[in-house]
Amino acid sequence: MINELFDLTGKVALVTGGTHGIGYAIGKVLGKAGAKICVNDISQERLDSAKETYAKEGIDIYTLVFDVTDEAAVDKGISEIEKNVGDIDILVNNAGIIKRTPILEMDVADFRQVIDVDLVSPLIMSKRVAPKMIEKRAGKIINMCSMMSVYGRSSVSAYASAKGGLKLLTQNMCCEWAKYGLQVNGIGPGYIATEQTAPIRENGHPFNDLIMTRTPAARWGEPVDIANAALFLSSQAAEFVNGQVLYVDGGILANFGYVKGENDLPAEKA
Ligand code: NAP
Ligand code: GCO
Repeated sequence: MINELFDLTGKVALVTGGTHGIGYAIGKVLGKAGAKICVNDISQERLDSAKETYAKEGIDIYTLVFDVTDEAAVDKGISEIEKNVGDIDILVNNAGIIKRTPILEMDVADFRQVIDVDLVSPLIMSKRVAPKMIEKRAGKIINMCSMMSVYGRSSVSAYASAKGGLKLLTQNMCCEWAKYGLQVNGIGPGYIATEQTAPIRENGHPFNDLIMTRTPAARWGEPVDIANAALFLSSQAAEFVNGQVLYVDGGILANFGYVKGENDLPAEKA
């Protein structure tokens, strides 16, 4: 039955940075599919607020406050989940930061911080969670990559370096763990309407015009667009999908660009 393919009842899912934006949408969709949702964030205040937001959707989340770059804190947090909820079946490494600064102006410390959160933390989280998945010969790891896993863009060198590395880390996790029944994949969102992109989307920012012309779907993505892809990769339907990055971008990566109005349908048909 189709519905059974996407039924996550009995599964334990951990979403890092799951209090809002893409992470919240993922937690909500996986929760609606039956998974027990554990949500991490670096802010207790955000977690407290998220607990109420999820509850309004009928989802009772288990919350953990820790910095995903802190190995000891990660170990403690995941031990708490294993003790109080159960072993993790689905790990979504969603937490991430971005710093938009030209290379010559960027402090090396800032570059390192982005690499730490966006690339090293998925390693820390996955190293802690994978052994139990390997024991059970089953598990899903989803790393939140980006279009910037394959594209550069001026001012986001640290972020693109991290997300490019995360694509290859995803492939390497697949190479080492797929034989033990784990499926490790990435999701590469295009441009999604969240707090993270607000500075380049709102108040008439010119980048918004660029996205409208570069995106064949002619819209910003919504967090739920990414969450639906996460449901697929978390489900039985994706048992033979491994080491891939699923780009959910409205067609940007397929599109070199077009001249506004070129080859469009006549107005009466558009
Ligand atoms: P967001 O609104 O900035 O949310 C990121 C989340 O990560 C926040 O909850 C944040 O917590 C958390 N976080 C940051 N550093 C952390 C740390 N050290 N430990 C624990 N949690 C931490 O971003 P988003 O737009 O939802 O994006 C989510 C993921 O998708 C990120 O990995 C991002 O790179 C990726 N992505 C986003 C887009 C897009 O267009 N939005 C496109 C491609 C990829 P606080 O808010 O409490 O700091
Ligand atoms: C930027 C954006 C992007 C998106 C996303 C695109 O400044 O270019 O923030 O990096 O977050 O990663 O896939």
